[in-house]
Amino acid sequence: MNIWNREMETLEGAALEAIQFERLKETLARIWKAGTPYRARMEDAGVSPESIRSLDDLEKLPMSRKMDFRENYPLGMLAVPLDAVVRLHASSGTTGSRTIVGYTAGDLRNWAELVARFATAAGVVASDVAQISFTYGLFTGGFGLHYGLENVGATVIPASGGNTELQFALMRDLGTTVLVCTPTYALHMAGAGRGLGFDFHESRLRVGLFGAEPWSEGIRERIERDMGISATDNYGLSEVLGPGVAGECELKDGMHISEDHFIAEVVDPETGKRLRDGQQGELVLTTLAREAMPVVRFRTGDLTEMWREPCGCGRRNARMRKVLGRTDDMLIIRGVNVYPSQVEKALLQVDGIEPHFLIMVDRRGELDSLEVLVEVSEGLFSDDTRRMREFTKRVETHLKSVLNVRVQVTLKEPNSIERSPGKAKRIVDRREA
Ligand code: DLL
Repeated sequence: MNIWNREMETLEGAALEAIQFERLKETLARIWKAGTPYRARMEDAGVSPESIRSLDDLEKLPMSRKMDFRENYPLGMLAVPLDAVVRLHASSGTTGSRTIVGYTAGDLRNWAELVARFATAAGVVASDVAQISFTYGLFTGGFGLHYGLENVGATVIPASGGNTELQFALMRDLGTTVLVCTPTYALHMAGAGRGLGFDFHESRLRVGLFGAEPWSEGIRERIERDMGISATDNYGLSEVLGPGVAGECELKDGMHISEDHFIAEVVDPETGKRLRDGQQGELVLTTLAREAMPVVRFRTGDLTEMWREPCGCGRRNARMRKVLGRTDDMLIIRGVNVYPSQVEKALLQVDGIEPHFLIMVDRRGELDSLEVLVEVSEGLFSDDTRRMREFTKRVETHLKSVLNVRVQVTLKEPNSIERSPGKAKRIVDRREA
């Protein structure tokens, strides 16, 4: 198995900590000198760069949040003059207003390095033809993968998102071997192939680099089966970099974190206290090489767990589990916590259901209620109301047993729930309305 940067990806123990500490000091010094809003946060907490004498002192540093970007919109988080910034992106703003992120030329070089690492880990090589079906634009997915895959030496097709027929034509005519998009768009393409006369198993496609939203193992199995490829997960977020924070290798047992560029911690989302390896909590990231917009102890809102054991691929860095969801995506229905990813997982366990669904949350009187709209498989939808009712009941019983909360299920015809070339919208919350 190839490793893009063997030296950095096999670092561990004291050698890794030495690099992390040195880069952390540089990062703090840069923030201090630039006087970004985080410096004021440090001063309030009574710490300065000098207070950090070892990596253990990291916990003395205050945490930062997406809110910091919002409050300092648009460019208040910059630690360099705008002159030194060569690119701006913005987060998708799925859970609030937009945040702007800047990159220096050095940041862009590092970004292309980090994407090259996870692409290589997933099995991408220079002879590959990579079709990027992430939307190009403010979203970091398109450009992030673009330069990373060019760095690997692959032939890049900047297809951008949407227009599924064009996607298939490009794949067929140009012999695409690597597909890059969100897992829900991959799922959509897998289903649409049949209707549009594209046979994945006849195609040259062999690897998928999927990320930007949570997806379960069940979805992976479907995509791998329907497309005949190896589907891998990769993780990142705009405020920290974009894609390239972590990604799976061909063994697909957790995402390798680029620890020479990020210090990762997992904390209790309630108390902010650091958790042990193997415990699930919120991922907190500190950047170690970002120049334009470094962040320290940034609360990602993403739930996962971390562990460090050498992987069979040879990499020695810490790994993180597939992201369960965001802390702010968690629904509390009559006291029970429900994540969209749990609904997805439960739905996939029922034969005759497709993993295209929408969760509607409402308040009836004092009580919150949950309704799941879900598509049934081709051929199952029928006019036989008794049969449909029985099937609905079966799905409801299954969801209740897995989620511990009563769910009303509404079956929908195949292809009736809106598809997105980007991140899927899973929740419609009508409680505030
Ligand atoms: O989604 C960056 C990215 C682009 C990652 C392409 C991977 C591939 P944002 O738009 O700022 O950036 O959204 C970041 O998306 O905090 C997670 O909640 C979610 N997310 C990203 N990757 C994954 C993943 C990009 N592999 C937010 N699994 C993050 C689950 C993910 N959630």
